[in-house]
Amino acid sequence: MRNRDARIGVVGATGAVGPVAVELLRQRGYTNVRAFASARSAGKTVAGLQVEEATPDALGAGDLDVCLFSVGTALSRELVPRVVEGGAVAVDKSSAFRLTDGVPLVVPEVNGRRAAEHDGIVANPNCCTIPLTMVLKPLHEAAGLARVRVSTYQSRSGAGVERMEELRATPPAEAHLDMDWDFDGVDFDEEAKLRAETRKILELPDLPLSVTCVRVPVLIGHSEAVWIETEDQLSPDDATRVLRQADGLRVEPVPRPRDAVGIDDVLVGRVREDETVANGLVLFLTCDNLRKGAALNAVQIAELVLERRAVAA
Ligand code: 2RA
Repeated sequence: MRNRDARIGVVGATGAVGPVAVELLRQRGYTNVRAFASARSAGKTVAGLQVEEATPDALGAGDLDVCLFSVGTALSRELVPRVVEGGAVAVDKSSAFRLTDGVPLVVPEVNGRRAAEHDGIVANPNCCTIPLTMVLKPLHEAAGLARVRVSTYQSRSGAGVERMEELRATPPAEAHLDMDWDFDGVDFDEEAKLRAETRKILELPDLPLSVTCVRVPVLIGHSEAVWIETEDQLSPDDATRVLRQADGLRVEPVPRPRDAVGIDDVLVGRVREDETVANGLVLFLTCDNLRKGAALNAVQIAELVLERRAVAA
């Protein structure tokens, strides 16, 4: 049962993800929600909440049960430990702690028990990792994953509100693809994150996984084309049946990002045989990156934590 009196903080409330988190918490009946952001945004209003400044003292004061962070990695490193010292569980969306040993990296439909076992920091995965693992996990249980290749089509909102405004101001004929992540000469850090996080969540540290990430001129909705090789044969029809039964997925003949905006489910479809390899499947998925790719996943993690705390009390 949901504890609607839980004291919940949302840090980064004026970014692309924060307002979605505040709105989701409101829709789910939580009444004790506080919004935090930088000094520059303090005093503004987000979904009816007055924004407080996210100082270490305010966040560490001990009057929060759970705190959802959607801020940059450097700020998360500074503020998340303070919230935890104050006794709250921090659900952190940055990449600061995702690969840290002992910090669970959680997609509730895939490995929710990890959040239910843990106090302290729970990491919220990358917005492409979340839908990818939701699709891969049931296929792995059905036929064993042997190899995965992914190409992403990531929307502008993944890069923040300013990049959304920039796209709104761009004439359609001048909008371009981009690759706007940190580049080490071989990989973009986004590609490395997607590989490492998927392996950690699925507990398949040696899974062969090749990733190419691309930013597309779409406002909201991250999509992925995924080529999968399985250990055992799995026909497209059987794979579709497996995906239909999985939590949080909706099978659509042609999943498009515009159909995913504002909904909770990950859309998956175009499931077909990859005839170039043995036991090969190809599929396409898309989801609202601000919602299931970020805010909704964080809220679901918070609910697992709160449920466990309520049972323990
Ligand atoms: C992106 N993964 O879309 C990120 C979201 N911060 O670039």
